[in-house]
Amino acid sequence: MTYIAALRATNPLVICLTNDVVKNFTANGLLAIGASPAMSSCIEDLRDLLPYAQALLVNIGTINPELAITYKKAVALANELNVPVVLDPVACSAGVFRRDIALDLLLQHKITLLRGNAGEIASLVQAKYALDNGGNHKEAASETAANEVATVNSKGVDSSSIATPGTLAAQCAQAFDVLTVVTGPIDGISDGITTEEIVNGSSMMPLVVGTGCLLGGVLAAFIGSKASAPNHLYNSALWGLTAFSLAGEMAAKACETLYQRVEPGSFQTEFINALYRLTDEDVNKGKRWKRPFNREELSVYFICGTQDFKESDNPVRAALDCIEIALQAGITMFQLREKGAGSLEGEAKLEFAKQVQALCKTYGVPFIMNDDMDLAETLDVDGVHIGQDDDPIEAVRQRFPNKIIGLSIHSPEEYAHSRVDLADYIGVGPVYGTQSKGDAKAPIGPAGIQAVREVDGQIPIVAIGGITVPNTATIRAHGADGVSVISAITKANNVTEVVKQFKNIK
Ligand code: 3NM
Repeated sequence: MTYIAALRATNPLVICLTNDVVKNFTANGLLAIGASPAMSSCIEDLRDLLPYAQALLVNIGTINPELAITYKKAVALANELNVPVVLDPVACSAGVFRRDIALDLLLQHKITLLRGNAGEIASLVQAKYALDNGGNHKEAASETAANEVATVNSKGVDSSSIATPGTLAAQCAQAFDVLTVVTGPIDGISDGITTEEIVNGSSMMPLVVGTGCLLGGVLAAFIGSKASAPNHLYNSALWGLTAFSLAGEMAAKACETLYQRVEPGSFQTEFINALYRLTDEDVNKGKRWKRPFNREELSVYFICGTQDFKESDNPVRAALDCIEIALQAGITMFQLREKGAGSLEGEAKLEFAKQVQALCKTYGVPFIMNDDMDLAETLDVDGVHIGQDDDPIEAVRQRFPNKIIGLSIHSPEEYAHSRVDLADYIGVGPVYGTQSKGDAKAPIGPAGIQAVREVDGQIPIVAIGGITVPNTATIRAHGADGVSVISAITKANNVTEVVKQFKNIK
C-alpha cells in the first residue's frame, strides 16, 4: 500500500470548517503529513474554495446557530461538487442541540466518513434507532450520555455488555450507511461490511487537545487523495487511521529518547514531527489490526473439509458448492477443517483453502483455519481453531496476537487447566455422538455445556458434536452462544433451509 506516498503526491486541499480551539494544530498536522489545509467558516468563502478542494472537514466543536446553518450549506455544496465530506460530531453525546445538528447532516446529506469517540457514535446510533422505531429521539439523549459506551443494538441500548469499537462502528455504518471511525484506546473502522480494530496508538494522545479533531482532517486528506486501489474509501481511511495512531507511538518513542520521559507538551511537538516523517513502510511494518470478534458470530458456525464430501465424485467441487450455499443462506462463521482420511494436503490443500477464503470474504464471514498454523499464516486468515493436542495456545496467541482464536474444551476440568484467557471463544463438546470425528471423546450432553458455563459466565461458547436443528434450542438454553456443525449441513438435502432453521433458533 502506498497511501501516504499518494497523499504527498496529490497534496490534497482539505477545507477545514472546524472549531476554534484546534485550528492551528489541525493546520500544522495536515501540512506535516503532506496535505494542503485551508480554514474557512463562511459559505461565501466556501463557495470560492470548495470547487478546488479534495475534501471537506466539518467539525462541530464550537457550534452556534449561525455555524450550524453554514455546516448544512457547506455539506450540500460539497455533495453537489462531489467533494468527500468528513463529519466530526464533537461532544454530540453531551447535548441535544449538537446531536440533532449532526443527525440532520447524516440524514439529509451525504457524509462520506463519520469520526467520533464511542460516546458520540453511540448517541447518534441510539437516536437513529429511536427515530426508526417511531420514538422521540430527544428523550433518548440523557440516557445516551449516561451510557456513553453502551452497546447499541436493534432493540436500543443494552448496557449489560460493552460494544467493541469495531462493532459500534459497524452498527453506525449500517444505521447511517456511512463509513465510520470510532476512536479510543483501540480504534474501530467499518463500512458496514468490512470492520477492523486498530490496536496502535499512545496513551498520550488524549492529553493533547485537538488530536481527535486533527484525525478528522487527516482522514479527509487520505480519502481525498488519488490512490487507485480496490475499495479506496475504506482502505485509505484504514491506512490513514493506522498511520495517525502509529505517529502517536513514534512520538512517544522520540520523547523517551530525547527527554527520558513522555509528557504532553513535548509529545505534541514530536507528534507533528512523526506525521512529517511517517512512511508507508512504517505503517506496513507497524500496523496492528484486529478483526473484531463478536460472540453473535458463533450462532451458526459451519465447519467442513473435502473429507466430509468423500461420497461425491468431486469432493472439492461439492465442498465449495455446499460452502457457498451455506454462506448465501447466512452462516455466521466458517472453519476449514481439512483433516482425517481422504483430506487434501500440500499444494491441493492450499489451492482449496484459497478458494474457500475468497468465498468467505465475499460474504463477509470470518474464515477460521483448524490446526494448520502455517497455512493460517500464509493465507492471513481471520482466525484459528486449536484442540488440546494441537500447538499450545500460548504459542498460537504469540504468533497471532490479532487473530480470533478458538480452543476446544471437553469439561470443566479441562477448562481449569487451559489458558482460556488467551482464547476469543471455546468450542465445547462433543455434546452428542458424532460420525464426523474419528477420535471424538465421550458425549457430554447439554449438561456438559451448562457445567462449563457455570464455571465461566462470560466466555463465548460454541457447542459441537452431533448437533442438529431439533436439539439446538436445548443446547443454547444450557448456555451456548451458538452451535458448530458439520454433518447437519454437509448431509442436508436442502442446505439453505437447514441454515435458515438454525438461524431462527435463539
Ligand atoms: N470436534 P458433527 S466433535 C470437529 O468434540 C469436531 O471437539 C468435536 O461434527 C469435539 O456436527 C466434532 O457432524 C465433529 O457431529 C462435529
